[in-house]
Amino acid sequence: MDYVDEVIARVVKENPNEPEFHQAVREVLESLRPVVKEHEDAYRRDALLERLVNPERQIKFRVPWIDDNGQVHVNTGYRVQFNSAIGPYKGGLRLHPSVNLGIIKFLGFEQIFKNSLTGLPIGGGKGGSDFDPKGKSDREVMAFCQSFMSELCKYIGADTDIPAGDIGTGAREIGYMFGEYKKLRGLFEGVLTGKGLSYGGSLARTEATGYGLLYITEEMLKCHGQDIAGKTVTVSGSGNVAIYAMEKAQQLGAKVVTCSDSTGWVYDPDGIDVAAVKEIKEANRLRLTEYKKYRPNAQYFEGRGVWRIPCDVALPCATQNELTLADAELLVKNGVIAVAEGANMPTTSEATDYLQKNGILFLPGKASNAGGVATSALEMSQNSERLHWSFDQVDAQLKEIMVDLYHHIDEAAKRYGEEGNYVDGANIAGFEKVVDAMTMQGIV
Ligand code: NDP
Ligand code: 2IT
Repeated sequence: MDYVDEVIARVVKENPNEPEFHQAVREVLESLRPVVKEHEDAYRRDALLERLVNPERQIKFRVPWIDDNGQVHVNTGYRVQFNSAIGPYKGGLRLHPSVNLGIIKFLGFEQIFKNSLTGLPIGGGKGGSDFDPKGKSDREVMAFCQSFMSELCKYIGADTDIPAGDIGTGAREIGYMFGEYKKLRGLFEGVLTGKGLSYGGSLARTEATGYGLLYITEEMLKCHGQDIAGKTVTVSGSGNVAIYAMEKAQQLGAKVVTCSDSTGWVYDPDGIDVAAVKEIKEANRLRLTEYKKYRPNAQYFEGRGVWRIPCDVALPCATQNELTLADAELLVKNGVIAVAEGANMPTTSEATDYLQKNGILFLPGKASNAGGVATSALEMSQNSERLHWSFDQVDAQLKEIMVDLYHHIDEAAKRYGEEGNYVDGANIAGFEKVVDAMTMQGIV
């Protein structure tokens, strides 16, 4: 059997009940076929792919916490330290009831290649818990975060593993976790990113993932003779990534007409009022049903449905596998020209294939949402030198990183005869740096 097929078969067999992890591994390894072919003997001898798909370490722990009524709850915490070939483990913490080991492994695996593509010295990791922050009081969230960190703090540090935000983990949670880490370890260090500005956070980190998504989308469109200005854009999600994607899209002259949350979605033909979404979701932690109070002409629908609205550019920014084959067919029928992933793996494999076969420009999340972790690495730099950079300085670096990243994946795709296939380009370009570092460091 082909080496790639052998490794995929082993991953499926040895990691049962982890479909998202299988999907992520399959998508990367399929892209790597031509590279593996060139080096098959050496890679096989060094078990290179087996080492790539096995986390260096995975930590699973109990997280007991007490609610406001004195009731004790027990959640499960995870940190998967996937690959440290090019730098300390880096990646977010997801707090969502759907979290399990397979989801954290898929996210950690993607993070290896994403972090490599930023050009910055960060390895891949991810963590989280099945804790649901929704409907909890601030004190309950604090109790959870402190208990979570009381165990996690044994495994992380500013030079070993630096977690950050993801779904359900924002400024509030990072603050509570940082406070507990500092207390337990007696260290004021850059162990987390996405920190508040008053204690070591970086300007523009909050905006970075969404802004970066638009910078790379703008560059891709420009290289294909198109301008983001004047385009109609559909967005899913209404969290950190979605909000700042909408904000930057509007700043660049596009019209954003949809956003969504886990219970429903909004269609606003006049253009989404981003300030209203910030107030509803960021400040008040409410549902998008509130949106009509701000914009009576908008429509609210229960369930999912943003991809049925005709658009030029679609930006999935909520969660994995939220854009299916049926959605892709509808998008193509309605004339979409580009899809760029703000979330991690939001497009199913079948939908990705369909979009690419129909000539749609498609940017995979590990390239297009890399602006968040890239800016986290800039936060680490600022923490190391005990300095703060201005918003414009960080934003300018973010833009440069995203533009360079586009050309890097474009060049890698062309080199392997896959011009315009940014999935292959991202996987190959991300892999090349990691494999080089792994090879130079020996069998570890
Ligand atoms: P947030 O928690 O801020 O927002 C998530 C949004 O997606 C919310 O609108 C949420 O709805 C919705 N959502 C979450 N889970 C589901 C689900 N199962 N079904 C439907 N809707 C859902 O998270 P982020 O914006 O930070 O993250 C969004 C995506 O971007 C994730 O895939 C994350 O991994 C990825 N990402 C995040 C980065 C970051 O810097 N934050 C960086 C790179 C990627 P509701 O409000 O109802 O919960
Ligand atoms: O998926 C991601 O890249 C993130 N959630 C951000 C990780 C980080 O370390 O900033």
